[in-house]
Amino acid sequence: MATKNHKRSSFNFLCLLCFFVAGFSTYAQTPTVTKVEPPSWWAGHTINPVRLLVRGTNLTGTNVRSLNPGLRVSEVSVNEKGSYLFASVEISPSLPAGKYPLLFENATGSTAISYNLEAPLDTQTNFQGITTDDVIYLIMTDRFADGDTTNNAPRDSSPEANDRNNPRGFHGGDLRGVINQLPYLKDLGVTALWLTPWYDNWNDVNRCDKPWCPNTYYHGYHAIDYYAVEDRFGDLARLRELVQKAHAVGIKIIQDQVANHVGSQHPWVKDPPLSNWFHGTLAAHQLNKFRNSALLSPHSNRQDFRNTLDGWFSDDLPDMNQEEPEVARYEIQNALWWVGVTGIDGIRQDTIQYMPRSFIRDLSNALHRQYAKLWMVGEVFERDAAHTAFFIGGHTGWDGVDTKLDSVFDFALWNASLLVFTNKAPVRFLSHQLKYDALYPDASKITVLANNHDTTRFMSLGGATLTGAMMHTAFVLSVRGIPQLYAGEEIAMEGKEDPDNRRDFPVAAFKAEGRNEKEQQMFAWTRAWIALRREHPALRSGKLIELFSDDETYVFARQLGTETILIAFNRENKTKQISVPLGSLGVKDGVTLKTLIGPAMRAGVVNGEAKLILPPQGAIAFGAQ
Ligand SMILES: [Ca+2]
Ligand SMILES: [Ca+2]
Ligand SMILES: [Ca+2]
Repeated sequence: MATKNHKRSSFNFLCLLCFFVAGFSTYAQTPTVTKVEPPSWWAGHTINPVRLLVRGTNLTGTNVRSLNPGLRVSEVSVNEKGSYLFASVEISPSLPAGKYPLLFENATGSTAISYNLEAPLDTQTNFQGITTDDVIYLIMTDRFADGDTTNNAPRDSSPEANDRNNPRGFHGGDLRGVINQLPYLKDLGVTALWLTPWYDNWNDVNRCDKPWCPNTYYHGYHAIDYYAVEDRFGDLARLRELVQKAHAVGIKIIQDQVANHVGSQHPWVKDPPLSNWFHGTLAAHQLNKFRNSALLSPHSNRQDFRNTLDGWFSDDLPDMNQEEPEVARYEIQNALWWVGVTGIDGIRQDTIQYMPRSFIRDLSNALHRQYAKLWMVGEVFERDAAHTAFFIGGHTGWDGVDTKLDSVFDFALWNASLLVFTNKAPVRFLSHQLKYDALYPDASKITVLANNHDTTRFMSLGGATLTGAMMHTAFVLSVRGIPQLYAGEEIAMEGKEDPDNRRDFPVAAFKAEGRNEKEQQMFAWTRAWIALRREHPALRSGKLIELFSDDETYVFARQLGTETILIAFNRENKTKQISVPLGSLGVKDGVTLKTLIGPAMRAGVVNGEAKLILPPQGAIAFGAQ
């Protein structure tokens, strides 16, 4: 009996323990929510329902319920670990902006969050898109201007990460710095700023025994949060302030988006929302061998094709799997969210060719469906026009896909211009390259880069001279397409490959009195060509007609309606006289050509021809009057 009693009492004790454990685990099993993405949305949006990705704990078996009839939740699914929940939230189109409660509940408890519906921004002043009327200026935020020193050493960074003497450290540039320099940019005449990614990146430093260590993610291409602004650059309020203030002075903003990959410090790497969220894992993945032609050629084998699409750009850039519909929805919403909350006008999409073309199409369509004028340019870093042309929208590739992509960078023409103006190729190579515009459905839509943060600066190329740099800049600003400059080229900065090409913009050069002679000469030249473009519609959107080319010289016209502008490049060390067939453009005898930029001169049209006197080593612009 005693034994039995003992047993009974120990049974009772154990049950009591069971109760406590059960009670405890009941408490522990209540769902918690730590992050909701997107954190806000809009009523009346073209994406409805919005698909939420919720990070939390104990989400297995959790249902989501709206406490307001204006929101309706469906299609809830939870990952195996119970750490991520997906839910579709249909928003009544007439629902006013505000906060709406959503209840996450399971058998043992519930957690409430309030979901934010934003008021849409004014479509008259935002989402303007980019056209040939624009001149784009690339800013690497960390390296441009430091407007707020209080954000230069975040608590979760070691001093090594903030070492301005390390070309791979954070240098302190931020959004306030860009706001402060809007008058400089307005004076230069650029009309759109492309800022390198402003997603939040890891604040600390990588240490390794390789030559590139210690390094940091100052450049922004290693996102740890697709929905947060880099704390070293500012915050969402500061970003909105930049967009508003830029818009107020007629400058548009382009966001650098990176849908192809995130940084290896992203919480998803240890705990992905789905097992196929990435292509592989940190421990087991392919590295991209960059056999880029496999993406273009109809004859590539599947192994090369998949490696180039799915391989990680580097070991610390986990590759997103856009063929998983949840990933595609997440990324499309993310792109639209940034546009909607900030009012930006365009997107530069990083490493776009490493994502499926059907995804590029779906992303482009979703952007245009919501914002008719919104513009996206894709980085297809290839010097072969056949390759870049394959990725621009407006035509259907052999794979049956029209990417609907608004623009691609013209790396082929950039390459040709660098070779010509550093004396490595005959000047007629420009004409040779431009004939491949035949591959584009509309060559005026191409973005003509002068340089970017991944390329050696002009002045550090072998054979570079200031006059060569000036001709290159004039060519970029006068040829067809949308010109894109890189901060610092306008003051002839030097810099070899990354990270040398990302030196800090010299603060003194923001003011004319702080520029040395060379800097001022290049600045004044760049400014003059931008102004010429602004003043002459033919230079922005006119037809390009070639008039003359040989080993040292290239002359073309830009013509729109009754306006004809002639642009001539002469690489020779001496003055050169040539005849150009203006009658073929409908320019009548008796019309006078007058210099717009360059040494003042006049030339008359006689018998359908004009004799031009081209100054040595320079670019000159004429207007027909
Ligand atoms: Ca700063
Ligand atoms: Ca950060
Ligand atoms: Ca990829």
